Amino acid sequence: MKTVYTDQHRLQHGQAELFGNKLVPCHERPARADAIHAVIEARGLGPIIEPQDFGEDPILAVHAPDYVAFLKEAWAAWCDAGGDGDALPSCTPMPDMRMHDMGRRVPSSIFGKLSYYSFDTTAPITAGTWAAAYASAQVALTGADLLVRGDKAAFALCRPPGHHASRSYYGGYCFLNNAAIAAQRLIDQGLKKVAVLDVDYHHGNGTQAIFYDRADVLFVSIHGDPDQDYPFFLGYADERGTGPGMGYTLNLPLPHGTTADGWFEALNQAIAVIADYGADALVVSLGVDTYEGDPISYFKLASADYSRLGQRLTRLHLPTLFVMEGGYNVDAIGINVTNTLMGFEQQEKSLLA
Ligand code: Q9C
Ligand code: ZN
Repeated sequence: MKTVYTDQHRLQHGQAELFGNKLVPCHERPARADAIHAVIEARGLGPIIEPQDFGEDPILAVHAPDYVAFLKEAWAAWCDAGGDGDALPSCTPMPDMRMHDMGRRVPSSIFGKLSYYSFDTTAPITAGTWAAAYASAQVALTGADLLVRGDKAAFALCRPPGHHASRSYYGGYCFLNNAAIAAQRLIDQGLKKVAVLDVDYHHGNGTQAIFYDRADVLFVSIHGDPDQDYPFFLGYADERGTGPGMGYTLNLPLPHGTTADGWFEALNQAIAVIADYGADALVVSLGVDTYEGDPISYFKLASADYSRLGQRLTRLHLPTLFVMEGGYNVDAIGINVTNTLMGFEQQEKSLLA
């Protein structure tokens, strides 16, 4: 399996994240992708290739033009306005403060814009954020292109991650929704149906929102119950889609402390639903923050469980693009990701043999 990677990811290196009552070093940091890259190389998963540049059009197929323009200019505007250090939002717009459908104003102040376009404070905009997010999206697009050209599987080593970013807002360490951009690209290249399986510990609110009213992209997610965990306001089991998308969203929330038994039961359910759907390709939002040693999450998967995850996914017999999302134990992230990918690849080989 090929890995798509660029060290452009290092351009995103925020200083601090509000965590509980403290500012702590960002959990989402360059060492994450560097660690994954190192283990993939050491264990010889396969070739590691640079992304191609597909330009902005496939990004604009998912994200709103004004949002993309904001991401591009935010750092310069912040510096011009005398912003000091990483750019963070300060104000949460609430429903009785003029929603979008009541003609909510886009503030001309950069300080206002940061709040308008974000839903939390954990995604700092830095000098290199746009360049890194753009490169991350190109990594996902290059992975999608590998599938279009006939590869059975590919790994897009995206950083920053993407699944919390929606059409017009960022947050949760995410700016551009890499998995959604890849899924949309597959559709635009002629695939009829794509399934997105999100196994990150956190609900993929951005991906769900982007495809909520569509039947051509099935979204299935296994995650910490939003009643107990971030992102709190999306990811409940009763969210099933809307309009033509009704029935094409499936959330499988699980409680704190969930171990491999409960988690794999949910995975089997997810796999059955995806098999019924009859997808032409699978995009896996691969977060390994379900790991027992993750510093911000509450599931209890062990490193060996990721090999099983990879093996199980081969049961779908689909061209599969793995897109990197979360996972914050830097010492284990490389092993856990590579276990998933090697589990998938070795199982494929033994099925062919
Ligand atoms: N007490 C991804 O995994 N806040 N994003 C966590 C925990 C933000 C996670 C606070 C978590 C964002 C891609
Ligand atoms: Zn996560």
